[in-house]
Amino acid sequence: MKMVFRWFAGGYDKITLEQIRQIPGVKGVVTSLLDIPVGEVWPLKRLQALKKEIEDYDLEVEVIESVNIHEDIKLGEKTRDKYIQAYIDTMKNLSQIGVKVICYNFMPVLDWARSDLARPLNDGSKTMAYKHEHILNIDPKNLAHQFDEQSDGFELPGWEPDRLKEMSATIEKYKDITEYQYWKNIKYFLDSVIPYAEEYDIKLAIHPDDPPWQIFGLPRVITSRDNIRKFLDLNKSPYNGITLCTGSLGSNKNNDIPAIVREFSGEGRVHFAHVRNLKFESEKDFYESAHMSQCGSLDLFEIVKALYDTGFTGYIRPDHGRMIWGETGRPGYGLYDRALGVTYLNGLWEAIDKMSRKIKI
Ligand code: CS2
Ligand code: MN
Repeated sequence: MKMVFRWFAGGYDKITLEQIRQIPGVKGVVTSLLDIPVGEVWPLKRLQALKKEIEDYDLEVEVIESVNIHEDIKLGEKTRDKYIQAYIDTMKNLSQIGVKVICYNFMPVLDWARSDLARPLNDGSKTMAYKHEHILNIDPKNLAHQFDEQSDGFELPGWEPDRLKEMSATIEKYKDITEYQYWKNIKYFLDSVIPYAEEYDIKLAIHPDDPPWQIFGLPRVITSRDNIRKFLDLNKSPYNGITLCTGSLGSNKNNDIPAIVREFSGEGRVHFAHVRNLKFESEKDFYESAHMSQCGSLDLFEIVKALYDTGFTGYIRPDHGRMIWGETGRPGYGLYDRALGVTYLNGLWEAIDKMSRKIKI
């Protein structure tokens, strides 16, 4: 595995590359060009400058999160081919700076959803939380507004302004899309881009839907073991893979994360892992806890062991962290708690590695 850390380039992050390079064991950053509107080609010149900026700090840039998918592709509109071509052109440019994995998602209109971006916990830290009841009763527009107020002035990944501009109108368009049609639209996208992914040697890694169930009446399909299997079968190229996000999939109690890791990482279809924990408060309510197993409901030892045992050689990053030690910034993406997450994951990996070598001897 290779440990990486999410960093928002182009002045969109308070955290610096200098700080990131000081986290033990971090080899590179996961980033994107946030200012390029979805559907446009990412210019090679910009990417070359980005690579240089990052490499100046001895960090690599081999993973991009996310190159977002234009709604016309998700909706299967006639104009989709133009946006698919732009996606392919972006992939080509990314391959020229040495990018190996693109993380993206196929969630309609919105990305992840939470009811609270700064829930105070007993220890004085703040974290993101999800209350199903709240999401059921809120208009997505109001949720966007609420996020805006709680996000400390930072643009949230997945809630970018260009996504929100025509939110109501776009949600309306999904009324006519059945889940069957949605799967067909995913397949159309995959079959168009995967041959180029192979040519450019870039692995595509879809991020699961978060939370992994329907919200606002929109189709959500990357939600479970069975649906991941269905997704991977749509296009069997090893370049068509997943980002295994433990927190997203793990918020459905029926998802057995270590088993999912063993199955798909064992087949070499997990290209990127987001490893974080969450604590259930009821069936569908949870908050994002510190990474350690004892702090949350997921067993991170079992998850990391499953990655290790299946010979995982992809990229791994801690996912969202709490705000601790008085830190302020983009919810979920502070420095300190995520850095603790890196150290914990590296510790688990080293222990598992050394133990299994000893057992073999
Ligand atoms: C989130 C997402 O869970 C996460 O990592 O922050 O915004 C994620 O980056 C996207 O869904 C990936 O496309
Ligand atoms: Mn994730």
